[in-house]
Amino acid sequence: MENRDKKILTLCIIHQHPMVLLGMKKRGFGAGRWNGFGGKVNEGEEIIEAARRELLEEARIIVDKVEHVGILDFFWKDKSEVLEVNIFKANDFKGEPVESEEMKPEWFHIDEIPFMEMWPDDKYWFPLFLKDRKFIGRFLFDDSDNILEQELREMQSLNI
Ligand code: 8OG
Repeated sequence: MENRDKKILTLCIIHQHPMVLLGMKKRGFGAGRWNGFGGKVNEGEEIIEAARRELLEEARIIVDKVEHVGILDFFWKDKSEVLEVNIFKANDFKGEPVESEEMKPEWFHIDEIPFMEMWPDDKYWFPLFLKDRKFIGRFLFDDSDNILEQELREMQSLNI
C-alpha cells in the first residue's frame, strides 16, 4: 500500500444552511457528476491555497475563511493510484458563482442533494459534512466505481 502513487486533491463545498453549492463536472475525471469544486494540489502549493484557487478557477468565487473538515483516501482494486481528497467547507464567499469550462454551479437544498448523480461515497460522508463534523476515511472501488470496502471515522481534529 505504502508504495502506491498518492495524488493530493482538494474538494471545497460552500454551505449556506440550508443550501449547498455544487457544480456539474463537465469534463475529465468525474464528468457527469455533481460535486464540490477542487482538483490537484500543485508542487509547492499549500493545500488550502489550492482549495481557494480551484474555487476561483471553477466557479469564479473568492473565499477567505475555509475549514479543513475531511480527508478521504480512494483506492481502486486494480490501479496503483491512490487519491487523497482533502475536503473543505466555506460559508461565505465573494462574487457570484458562474459556469466555467469545467463546472456548472447550482444551489441544492440539503434535503435534495442529488446523491444518485454524485460519487457513490458522498452519501456516506455528506451527512457528517452537513453537521459540521470532521472525518477521515478510505474507500476501495472496483473498476466501475462501485464501493468494495469502506471505513469512515468522525474525528475531533484532523491534526493526525
Ligand atoms: O482535477 P480533477 O477535476 O480531476 O479533480 C478531481 C476532483 O474530484 C477533486 O475535487 C477531488 C474530487 N473527487 C475525487 N474522488 C471523489 C469522490 O469520491 N467524491 C467526491 N465528492 N469528490 C471526489 O477525486
